[in-house]
Amino acid sequence: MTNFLIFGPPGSGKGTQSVKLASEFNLIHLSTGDMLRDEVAAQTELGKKVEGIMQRGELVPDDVVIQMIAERVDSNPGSEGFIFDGFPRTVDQARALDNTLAVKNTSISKMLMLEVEHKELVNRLVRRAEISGRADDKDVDIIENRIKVYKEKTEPVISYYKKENKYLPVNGMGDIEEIFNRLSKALADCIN
Ligand code: B4P
Repeated sequence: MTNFLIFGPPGSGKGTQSVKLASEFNLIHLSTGDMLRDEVAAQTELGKKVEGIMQRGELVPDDVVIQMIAERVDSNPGSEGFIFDGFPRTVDQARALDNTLAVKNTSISKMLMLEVEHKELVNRLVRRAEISGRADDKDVDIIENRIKVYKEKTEPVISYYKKENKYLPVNGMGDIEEIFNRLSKALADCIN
């Protein structure tokens, strides 16, 4: 089993690239953002609880996302591996993920960090707002808040994986295929 994290600020292309990588390498794609948006769309109890938090661009509580991920890992026995997208976003989430995978006798192989300039992040999300209807893409102030939250709460996760020698920066600037080729090469090197 080979497991990867795709990491980076909002708009860095995590979702876009994870879908393509999962298909190419036969991995299961787990996106906490997608799972939470499904809960909001279905207006479940959980969805109602997290809707406002997501609209403001804040992080939902750790216990919520940790439990969601643990359930998905449990319900996919025998998979060739996972690609985690948008999780972990705090150091506590990273520790919980390590524990969840250790129970299955596996671990994270690499953290693939998408490096993208600030101006490009905002431009991509503003463009997406025109088609996605996502509440958190509608307003530049909310986009900037998401980037601020990323810097304060999520960037420390980088040091966590650096200490484990799992950090692998990848240039996230350019067109989608070009970036996909860089990431594919990095994954192939890890798997072989
Ligand atoms: P996410 O769904 O993870 O949203 P995101 O950070 O904005 O990333 P996303 O995957 O959507 O964007 P991408 O980089 O692919 O999280 C949403 C919210 O859920 C969070 O704010 C938080 O409230 C909550 N949440 C999720 N996980 C959580 C957790 N673990 N803990 C706590 N809270 C959590 O790129 C976006 C756009 O760029 C796309 O439109 C794409 O088309 C475009 N794009 C990509 N690559 C491009 C390229 N090379 N060129 C041009 N455009 C490109």
